[in-house]
Amino acid sequence: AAIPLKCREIWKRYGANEFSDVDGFESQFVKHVETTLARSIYNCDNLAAYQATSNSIRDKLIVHWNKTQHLHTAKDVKRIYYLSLEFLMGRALDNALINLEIRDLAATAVDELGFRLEDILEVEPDAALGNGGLGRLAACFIDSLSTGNYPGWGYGLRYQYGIFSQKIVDGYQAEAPDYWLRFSNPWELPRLEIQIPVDFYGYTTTVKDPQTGKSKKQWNGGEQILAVAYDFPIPGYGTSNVNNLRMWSSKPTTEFDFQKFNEGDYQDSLAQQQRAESITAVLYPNDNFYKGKELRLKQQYFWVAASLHDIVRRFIKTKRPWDQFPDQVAIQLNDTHPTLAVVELQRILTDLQGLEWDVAWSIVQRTFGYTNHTVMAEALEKWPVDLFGTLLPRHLEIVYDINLAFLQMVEKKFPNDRGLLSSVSVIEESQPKNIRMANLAIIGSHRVNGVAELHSQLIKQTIFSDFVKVYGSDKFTNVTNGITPRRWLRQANPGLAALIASKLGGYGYLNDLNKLKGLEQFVEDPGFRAEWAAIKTANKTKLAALIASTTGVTVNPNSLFDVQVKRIHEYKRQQLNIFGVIWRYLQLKATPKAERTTKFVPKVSIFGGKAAPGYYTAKTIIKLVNSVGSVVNSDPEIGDLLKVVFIPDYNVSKAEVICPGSDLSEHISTAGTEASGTSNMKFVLNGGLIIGTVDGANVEITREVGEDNIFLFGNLAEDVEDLRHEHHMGRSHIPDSLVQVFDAISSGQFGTPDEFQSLLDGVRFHGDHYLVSDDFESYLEAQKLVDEEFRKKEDWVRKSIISVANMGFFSSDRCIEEYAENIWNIEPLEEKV
Ligand code: B1N
Repeated sequence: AAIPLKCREIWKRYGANEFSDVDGFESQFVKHVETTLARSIYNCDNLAAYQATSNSIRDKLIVHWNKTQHLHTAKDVKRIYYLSLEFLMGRALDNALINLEIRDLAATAVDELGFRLEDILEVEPDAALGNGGLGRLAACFIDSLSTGNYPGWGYGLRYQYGIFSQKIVDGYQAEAPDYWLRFSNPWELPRLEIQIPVDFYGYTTTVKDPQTGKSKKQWNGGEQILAVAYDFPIPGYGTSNVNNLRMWSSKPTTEFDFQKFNEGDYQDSLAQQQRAESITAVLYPNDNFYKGKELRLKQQYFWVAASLHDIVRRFIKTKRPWDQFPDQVAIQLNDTHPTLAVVELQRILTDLQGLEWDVAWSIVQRTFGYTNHTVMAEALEKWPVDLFGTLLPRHLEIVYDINLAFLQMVEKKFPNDRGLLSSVSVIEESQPKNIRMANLAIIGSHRVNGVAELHSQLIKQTIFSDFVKVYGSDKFTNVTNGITPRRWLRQANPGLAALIASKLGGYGYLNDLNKLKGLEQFVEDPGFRAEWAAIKTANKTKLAALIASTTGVTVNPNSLFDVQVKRIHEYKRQQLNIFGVIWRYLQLKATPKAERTTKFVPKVSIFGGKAAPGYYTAKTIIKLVNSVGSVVNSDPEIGDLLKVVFIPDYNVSKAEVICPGSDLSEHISTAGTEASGTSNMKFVLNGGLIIGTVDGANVEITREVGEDNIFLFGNLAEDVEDLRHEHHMGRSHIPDSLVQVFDAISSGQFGTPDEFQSLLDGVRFHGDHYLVSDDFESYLEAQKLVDEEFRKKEDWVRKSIISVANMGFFSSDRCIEEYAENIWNIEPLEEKV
């Protein structure tokens, strides 16, 4: 009910009194300490100060969040819904201060209140609801949606435990739970009144529609769970628009199994209810790997059903005919994880809203877009038909109907092509049968995109080539990934961001990143180069402090910092890196002392990243890095010439320290395996150079920054298949350098060799699937070139500046513009203040 007119004056007088100066912030801060937190000046520690600061900022965000949502509803605009099972947000406070352009104000205020902003920021735990690049991409996209004033929502799951925290014990990875909500989370708005029932299990029946007299299918669910909404306001930069990221949390219903109760099994009927909460308890810690667990499928349906219910409810309020649904709603599937949404929307439109199958299906296809993030066979989702049908009996029927209609269309176009039919079918006719989620996602979407040019070409030529045959190639497109320069330049590297601002006339480049091009004109200015280099050194000093505090190893900031931080995976080839480090160590030892410093640049080899808990080989690689580190770092002959460290628990907030502190970063995946990579962009944007393969977005980075400013090596994607074939024919050739490395490991020089044997055997006897032996020499050559170039200090700085100047293309703002124009067909809408 609306508030009576005569009351509204008071509402207006007291509404939305957000602070806009230091005094205003201080009064909010003290108010939150005393009332929200029930503390006082006598017991306000950094944690309380963090919470008071965050609550004050959050209040400001909510005001604009409300205005933005109101505006979108009033203007009845089309919205984009980004469905992602992962949002790797990291910390929120500094980002909010930057995007609202009140960082200096807040720093002054907390200082006057007796705190340091730096300390307060450090208290915040990372929101680590993602594994790696896929989850971080979603976080960057949500930032760019707000910054670009696009009406867009994210939908995800509010896991109580994010990605595990990694400890290194005796050189091995150990996992500890990440209970990130332990001090409550000031950045979320619990919407406890939004409770959406989600069904599982049960059976289907055929019923007669009382209105039409036609018979139709109905799902009678067996178990019901509630989805409760938690909203995270997402501020844009240079705009007052604030979008919403809605995360679902599972709760038991208040329904009660009376039968069980009457049978005297009160305990058990309660226990079953309690299990409801396990659905959103924990993020699955696999990156680029599929494991067919029932709880994971439950997570997927729970999230998809709640999100679609929300989206459909919002559309129904506009009172438009169903045919206009795709004019109001675009849904992007972040990988195949939300593909059930295709089936669920078809079910809503036919079973619940009574639309004809074909009418509904056309709406579905016009609504969805699907982004593929990997060609790795072991990552492709395939749900066993039995498991799927037990959990979602009605959805299984719909999947079969979707598939039937699709295969009939294919059959008509390509008569008698059994091979084609079986390869594009949603059902894999294996024992047991599987549902291929990628096939379903392609069939249910109007656009399919890869995440870098090479990757988008590869999916058309390999895993999806038969779909190109069926649909033509226009359905397939590319949107090269990007990163948000607010977090990955301004926040992570305030020194460099300020220097750039001083040359480009302010921070306007942060949401118009092509402006960086203007830096090129300063390349020959020695003063500018000196400032640039001094900032890098300061950032390396900061990284050295992180290394000291997390590993106990002291490193010299004048050394070349060579970094590889990302999930540990055989295809990313951390093993190639550490074998190269061992080679360098052996060479150093074999070189007479007097010649060492002239032949080798002092180097710190820095590793970091998590291994999936069940991924044995990845864990072995971590152990090898640490074993090499303990030998090399304590070798008195070597000193500063070589250090090897593994930074534990790599995450977003550590990345913000690590990226600005690198001279060189490694992006050395076997060609054709890394869909895009995004940390490659972060490192270059922060003035580091890359050693890398011709893979993923490295290709486009090379195009933008120029071949002279990147160290490329290794075989090309087009040769990988033949090379693997050679290995399988037993024609492997291990170069002498790599043999020496293996011999050193096998001799026990880096600890008990037994546990590393399988790693070596993979290369020597089991087909060397990731082509370490094929690329090793080329890698060493490239590293040699790095050493030579690093000695020419001034030239290195020139390369660094020119690279940054040409990184404009990799802003995630550009990605969102491309999606908006080519896939979503949505327009920005800005709130006028
Ligand atoms: O997505 C990133 C890319 O930049 C990376 O190259 C790519 O490896 C990464 C299943 C994945 N692809 N697939 C996943 C993650 C979790 C999971 O359960 C697959 N992650 C990527 C952004 O496009």
